[in-house]
Amino acid sequence: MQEMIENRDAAERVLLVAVAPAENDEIKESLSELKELVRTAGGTVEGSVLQIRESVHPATYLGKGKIEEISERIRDSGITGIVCDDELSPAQYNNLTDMLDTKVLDRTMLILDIFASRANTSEGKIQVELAQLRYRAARLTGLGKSLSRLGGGIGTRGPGEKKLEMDRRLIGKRISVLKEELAEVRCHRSLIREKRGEAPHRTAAIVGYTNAGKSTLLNRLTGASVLTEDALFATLDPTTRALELPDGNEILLTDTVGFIRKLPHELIEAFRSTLEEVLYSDLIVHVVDASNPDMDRQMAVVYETLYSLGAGGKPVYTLFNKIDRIENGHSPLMDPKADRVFHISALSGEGFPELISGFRDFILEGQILIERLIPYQAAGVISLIRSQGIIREEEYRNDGIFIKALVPRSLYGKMESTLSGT
Ligand SMILES: Nc1nc2c(ncn2[C@@H]2O[C@H](COP(=O)(O)OP(=O)(O)OP(=O)(O)O)[C@@H](O)[C@H]2O)c(=O)[nH]1
Ligand SMILES: [Mg+2]
Repeated sequence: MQEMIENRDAAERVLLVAVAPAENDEIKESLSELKELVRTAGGTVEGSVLQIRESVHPATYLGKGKIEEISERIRDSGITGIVCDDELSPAQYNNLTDMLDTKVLDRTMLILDIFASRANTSEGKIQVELAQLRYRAARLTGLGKSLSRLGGGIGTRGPGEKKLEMDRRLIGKRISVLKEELAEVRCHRSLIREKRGEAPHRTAAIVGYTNAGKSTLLNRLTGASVLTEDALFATLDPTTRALELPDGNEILLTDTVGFIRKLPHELIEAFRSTLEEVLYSDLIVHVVDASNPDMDRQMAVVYETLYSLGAGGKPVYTLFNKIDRIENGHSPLMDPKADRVFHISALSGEGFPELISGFRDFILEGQILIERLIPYQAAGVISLIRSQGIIREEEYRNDGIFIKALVPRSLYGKMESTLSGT
């Protein structure tokens, strides 16, 4: 408890630092996102410094002059540290810390810190701690112990508000314990998934840039109560809910962690099993914040992340969300990568009838409605229909079971050949 209060009290006042070849929109958006990340982590931004450079300095991230300028600026200003907009290499991290003699954070540490405070389930907590320790292990090797200069606050918080263990010798041990724990949880998850796979349900994964409105959509469609917030990474752990469509069919929707540009490699690795929800779904529901000026780049980041997860070939429905915030209609909103596009407001429910009929089309696609009398001796066929199809009517008659059901096309062929043999 004591520690929790300590951590909250450590209000940080930081300077944002970035490197870009020119002062373009991309870097402006990236910096404004970094500011949001700092806010979400509980810090305040005192200003930002942009260095115009072709690429980052390999040893010190910034050039010498810029470092001196920052050093001047933070002297006697009450600024408690700097946050760099890229992931720093171990050498950059250590050199900057030495030269500036202040707390140095990077985008990755910030994101890991936010994830640490958001993780709720045991799987989420293990994944975050593992990602944090891997990040740390790489930065403690050989080069002294400059991470211990972080003191408290951002960058030092672990899942469940516990402080991260800083000792290098212990990190290795802890990593192997966590890996074992994670393997157990994953085994459990795949069992659940297998069970779900047996059910005659189509599944859709809700994906999108962080803060796009994914959880708001799930809540509004299914009455779920996932936390929604105007903050980055409000959701970490996946939630699945069934959406019943007016014709009685159901689709399972899963809401999960949002994507962001420069998503730390450690997190993608650690969260692979959570993100794999996407791989096991039949449909990808891509939620886009259509009111965000950076929408196009955010969409590109989502597609890149989907490809890197191996989910590139799945059918995609793109939902341009928050259209209640757009003034002059929404006609130019298009996504050539999507199979279908919808314009909605997850908050008001605008556009939901079209979306729901879109889900219905998706379920019916590739399904055949059969009406057949199945002889009692072909009981195997009936259990196949039960496991893979959706039974609408079932009637026990003298000469067999009359069934009216929706079945996948693939099953239909198999069924017919079995039945013709009886
Ligand atoms: N005006 C408006 N606001 C919306 C709409 N949908 C979501 N929001 C707001 O956008 C913010 C983010 O919504 P969330 O549902 O938490 O977003 P998310 O995609 O789940 O975000 P993460 O879990 O953080 O990745 C909240 O403040 C919502 O109230 C919408 O259709 N219109
Ligand atoms: Mg969410």
